Amino acid sequence: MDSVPFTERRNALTMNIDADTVEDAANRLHECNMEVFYGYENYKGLSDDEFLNKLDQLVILVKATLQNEKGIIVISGCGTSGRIGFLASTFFNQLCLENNLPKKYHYIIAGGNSALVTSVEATEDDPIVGAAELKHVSESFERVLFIGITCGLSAPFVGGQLEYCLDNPEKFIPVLIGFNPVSMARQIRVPKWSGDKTFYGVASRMEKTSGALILNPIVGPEPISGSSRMKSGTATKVMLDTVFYLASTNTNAKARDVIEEFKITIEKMKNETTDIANVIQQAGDCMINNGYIRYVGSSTFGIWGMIDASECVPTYNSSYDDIRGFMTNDYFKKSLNPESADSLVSPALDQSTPDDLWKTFQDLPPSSLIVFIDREYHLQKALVDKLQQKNHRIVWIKLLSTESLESNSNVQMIDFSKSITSADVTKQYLIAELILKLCLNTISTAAHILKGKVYQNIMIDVRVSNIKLFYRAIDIIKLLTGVDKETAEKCLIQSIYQTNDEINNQTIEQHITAVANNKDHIVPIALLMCLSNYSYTQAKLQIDKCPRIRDICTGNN
Ligand code: F1P
Repeated sequence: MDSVPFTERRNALTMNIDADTVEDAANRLHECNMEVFYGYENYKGLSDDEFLNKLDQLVILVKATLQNEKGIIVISGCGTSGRIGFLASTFFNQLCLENNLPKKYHYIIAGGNSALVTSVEATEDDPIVGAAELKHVSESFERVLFIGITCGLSAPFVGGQLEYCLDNPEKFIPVLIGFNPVSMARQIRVPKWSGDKTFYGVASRMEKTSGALILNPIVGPEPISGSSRMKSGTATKVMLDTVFYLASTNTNAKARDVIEEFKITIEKMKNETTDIANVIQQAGDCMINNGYIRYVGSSTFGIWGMIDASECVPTYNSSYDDIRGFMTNDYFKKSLNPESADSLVSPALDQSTPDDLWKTFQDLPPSSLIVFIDREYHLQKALVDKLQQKNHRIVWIKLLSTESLESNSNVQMIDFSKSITSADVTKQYLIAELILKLCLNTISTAAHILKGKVYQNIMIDVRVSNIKLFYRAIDIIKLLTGVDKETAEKCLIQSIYQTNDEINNQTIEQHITAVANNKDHIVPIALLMCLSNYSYTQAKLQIDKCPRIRDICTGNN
């Protein structure tokens, strides 16, 4: 067990979350969230003194870069880590403009802008592309503070960038954010990294380099094993917000003070458990009955909605349509890095007027669930009324809005506004974003649990879209069926290529590419092949008949 990285371990609190009541599930997820702040086992999470000192050091580095005319801060990551970097750079660039500074923050995400709202995970395995993109964005600057985020200390895309910084110390200060000790960094070689390099090699080199900073507090295993969008994503957001906030404002406060304020507010989310549980139940019922979930929001609140929705596709192999987010202003589109005109990100990024939204929503399947984020509930009241007439379920997540729900309304409200008491407007907004992230993650995760996409606390229908996920899938199959690694890998590969024959002549990269053309339940089919000694064809037939993937593992299929 010790060699299993914390970010891939199973959390003891959620071992049976798939059998819990919705109220218990909401409580378990909240307790897991609090581990980020209070720590896990003997580790102190974000309250660790050594870590907090390093965070204060980073504040000094960010401040210096903000004041340096030829300096920029580049934040880079893959998947969720890249999305959180994008959101932080968007928010704090806005603050730069308000402080009469040019935009000092730049984001990079593996796979480009489309990866902000879709899964383009294969690029995560490419250190060459990572380094080339960093070189490109930093060309016209003399000093670059580079913050590379990879929760598992594993992504070669970020590894290649850190290596490039270490090779060019006169220009770059490298900072690594992740949630495992360096000894657990990924040691697997990837085909595109010459000289047998690994992420572990780069992280070890950073440890020995003066001036390089590694920020890797242990926040403990994810509630759904490996789902780093959850606790690791939360910790990443808290760290970036704390550092950038402190560097942009005239305050004597330290990282500890700001994190404490985040912690106290997040703790108060527990007061809303009953309302959260009600929404989880509705979201689960909606998904089980083939309804859709829609989020409607503006500015960064709307972006959080789009991001939460898009992450369900790779995590649970859900369909693109199951959960989607929509923007009511053009804030998202305006925040993007310029890319070639033909690189389509998502039409949903565009501003949607109430008429556009009605056109899109009027054909939603019966009993769909529409979540209005904060002020959008009142701004879109006419749409709310039309959707209610069609008997859809409406949820209002209230954060900073000062309006109230009309009496006799049958809208389900979750009111977090009373917990957001910070006197500082910037902090109020950052706290509201964090609450929103946690709330949406809880709703979408728990809805997939109710839909049977989780067995115990394991994501049994993960899309095998990069090398990390390929090895995670093998571990899941081994764990749940008791077969050896070779058998698990053989069945997984047969399932990827949709064949009863053994495939021995393809590389791991080719396997990942083949996944992109396969919409099947790849891991569940491989699981069934191992559990029941079925051929690919037999297992596929069985899975097609069984809508609840969890039932395969419990033998109820
Ligand atoms: C990056 C990432 C995750 C995603 C999935 C695939 O992980 O894209 O955000 O949920 O697990 O990998 P990391 O590099 O931050 O560990």
